[in-house]
Amino acid sequence: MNDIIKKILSREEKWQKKWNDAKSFTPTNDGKKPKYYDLVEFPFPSGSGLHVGHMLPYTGMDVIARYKRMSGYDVLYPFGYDSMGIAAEHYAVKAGKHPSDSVRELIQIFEKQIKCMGLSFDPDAKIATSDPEYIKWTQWQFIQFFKAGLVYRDALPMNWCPNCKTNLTNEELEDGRCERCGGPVEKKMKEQWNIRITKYADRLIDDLSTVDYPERVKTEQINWIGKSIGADVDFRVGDDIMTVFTTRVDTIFGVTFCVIAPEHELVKKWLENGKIKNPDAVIEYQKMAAAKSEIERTNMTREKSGVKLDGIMVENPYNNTEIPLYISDYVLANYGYGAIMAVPAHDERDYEFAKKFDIEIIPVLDGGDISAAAFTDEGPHINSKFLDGMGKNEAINFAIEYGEKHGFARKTTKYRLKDWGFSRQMYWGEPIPLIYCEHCGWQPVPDNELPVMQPHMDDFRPTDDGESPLARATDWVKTKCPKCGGDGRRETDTMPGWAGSSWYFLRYVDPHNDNEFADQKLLKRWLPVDIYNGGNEHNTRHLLYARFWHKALFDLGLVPTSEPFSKRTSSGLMMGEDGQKMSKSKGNAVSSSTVTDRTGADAARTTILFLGPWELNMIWSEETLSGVSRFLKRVEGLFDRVTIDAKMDNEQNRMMNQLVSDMTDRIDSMKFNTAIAAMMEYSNFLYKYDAVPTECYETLLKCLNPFAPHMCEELWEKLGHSDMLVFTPWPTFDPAALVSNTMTIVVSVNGKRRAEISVDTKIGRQELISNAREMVEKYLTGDITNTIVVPNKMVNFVIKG
Ligand code: ANZ
Ligand code: ZN
Repeated sequence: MNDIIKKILSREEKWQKKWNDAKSFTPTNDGKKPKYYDLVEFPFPSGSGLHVGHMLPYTGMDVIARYKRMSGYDVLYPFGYDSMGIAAEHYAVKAGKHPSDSVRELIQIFEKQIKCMGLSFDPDAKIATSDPEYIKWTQWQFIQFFKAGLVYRDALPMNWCPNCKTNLTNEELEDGRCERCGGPVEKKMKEQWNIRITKYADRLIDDLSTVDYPERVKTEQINWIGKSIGADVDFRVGDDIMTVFTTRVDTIFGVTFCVIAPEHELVKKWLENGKIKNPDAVIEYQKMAAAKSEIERTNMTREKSGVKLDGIMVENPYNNTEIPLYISDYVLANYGYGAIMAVPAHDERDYEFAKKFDIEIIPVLDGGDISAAAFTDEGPHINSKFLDGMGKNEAINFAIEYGEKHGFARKTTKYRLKDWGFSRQMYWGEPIPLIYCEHCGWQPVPDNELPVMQPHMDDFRPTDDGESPLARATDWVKTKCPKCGGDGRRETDTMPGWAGSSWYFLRYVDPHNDNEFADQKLLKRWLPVDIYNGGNEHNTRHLLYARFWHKALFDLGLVPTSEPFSKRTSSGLMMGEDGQKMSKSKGNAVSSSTVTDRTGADAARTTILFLGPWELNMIWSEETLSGVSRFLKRVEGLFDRVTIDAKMDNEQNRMMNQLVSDMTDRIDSMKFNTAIAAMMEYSNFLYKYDAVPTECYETLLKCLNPFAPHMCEELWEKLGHSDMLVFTPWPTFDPAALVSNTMTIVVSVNGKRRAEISVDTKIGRQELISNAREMVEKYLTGDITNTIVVPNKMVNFVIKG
């Protein structure tokens, strides 16, 4: 380590200590300043530590926090750890440690790296979702949901990952596979706890209009919830009724067959009562479909398969025609009613199916050609009796009304979103705080017994039978019923990792409260979060769960706002120098500590933000790191040119005001890279002067402070200031000063360019000529025979000889 870097590191340590001693990063909460809640997604502590890609969002949001403090806000910028859940447990298993130990060790490593970066996180607001004091409130909130009827127990088809040995929700699958291990999942029926997120589906869509999220994020959420307005239509099948859900009841006269999911109850019934005349083929098909994932089943490009149910005919209630019924796996059991009316003329999947099974295709919308494909555009209705000539919406409304009048159809809404499967069979999760009693049923654990912690188990690994490892802690399981005092047994399933991260931003405002999850007055002061930055991979699940959880608390009167985050932003991904997403496993990760050790935090921070636009992916570059280090050195070097009695000239004044204007604009709009570029340009400009006016330099330090705070504080102190830059007001600018009142004039002799002068735009002709003449005196070797002035551009002297 050379002397220069030693000096930088000791300077950085000095200021980190000073900020800490002055409690600079803990909000005052005295109500004198407006609040600003700056939130960044917290990490789960993993084995690889933090690389510069992890630091990107923390650094960008740190610039915002520091800028807002200088702009007069009481800023809350907190940090913590999502240390509960499957990721932390997997790491512990791999490391051969108990999760409680490995989490503690990892947090220490992370803390050190964070400190070295000079991030201005509130040291008082540190939380970890695996802390017992935190778990207590996660469980308490769950109990409030339970008491409010938002939690229910049900046997649902679950995605069982035989590798991770736990159940996963559909949200935790990626392309039908386990998102953790990438392995295939199996369907299993299991009794488990569910939370009624679907009850909030409409509000989760509608309230998006009240928040400032990128359009893309809103669309992702809306699609995830997948709201469809349509109709339920009852088809008579002998003595049974088969209900279907359709968004296109207007096409009812084009229905030439129906399809039912292979696992539908009615199929079971008809197999048992012998109505199905080809049971062997049907049973074989059922087995095949059970082995497929939902993604595979709905894949449009896959060839359609199915079996006709012999002996079964379905009656279309609108025209009393009898049509055949098929089972096919493209109809999902858990969407709508697991049965559809098929309109091959106007639905692609139905078209393919009809072609394959040679079923009649009747067009009911005019204007298309159905000889080779379904016609999926709009057109007036044909072959549709009383709907003929109508457009889509008119026909839908009319058909629904007609069906409602006759009692065989109803207007309904369906959602793709399912209730939130809340049971996990993992050790390292919050135990679901419920107790089962033979007499009293499921009872919540009383408040004064919270938190319910898992017992310490040496072997906490999951088992093959789908039971939680906690079920093996038989002493722990056995307990008393909180209601009647009789024998009770604890629920052994644990919560998903998403639980703790659904409300952590509430705890940050009052992290040490023993009586409540947070004081109501403090919640009122700080909510909603003003800006929440996070990864695009969290735009649906985490962001949706957190919004739901918050709304549920809001309805219980426990939080003051119905939305948790007023604004959402996303930073791009950091790529390694090889152009691939940075990660330890790819071998292209640049650890933040190796960078801070080599160049100090200021250079690391500024480089990370200079690599490219905030919301786009960027590539780490050592060359940029060197360039930025040189820039910082140049800013430091300018100190020697600062001259107290140097008077600011017009151009300096204009450039200084321009810098402040640009910086304010660009930080507000998170254009950190161009903000840094503006400071580079400005410091180059100042280097043109041997004597730099103090104000010009101080303004640069204030602007640079959010990016390179250690160096700026040091130079600020060297300039004789006793207060710290952290709370020095952000500079203002005078818009009038931005307009240039000088112009550049080219001076030539005999048409040859010899000099340039900068003059006031209001300069008179004679003064301009004499100023110009001074600049080219040495070229005027003969008599001037003519002087040509091109206004605002040029002065040309014509000489003899
Ligand atoms: C007839 C029809 C005609 C349909 C047409 C569409 C187009 P969204 O908008 O995604 O909700 N459907 C209903 N239940 C289904 C299930 N369990 N598995 C697979 N498909 C199912 O889609 C609703 C449409 O998806 C419904 O409207 C139904 O097909 C199908 F020209 O009914 B439709
Ligand atoms: Zn009881």
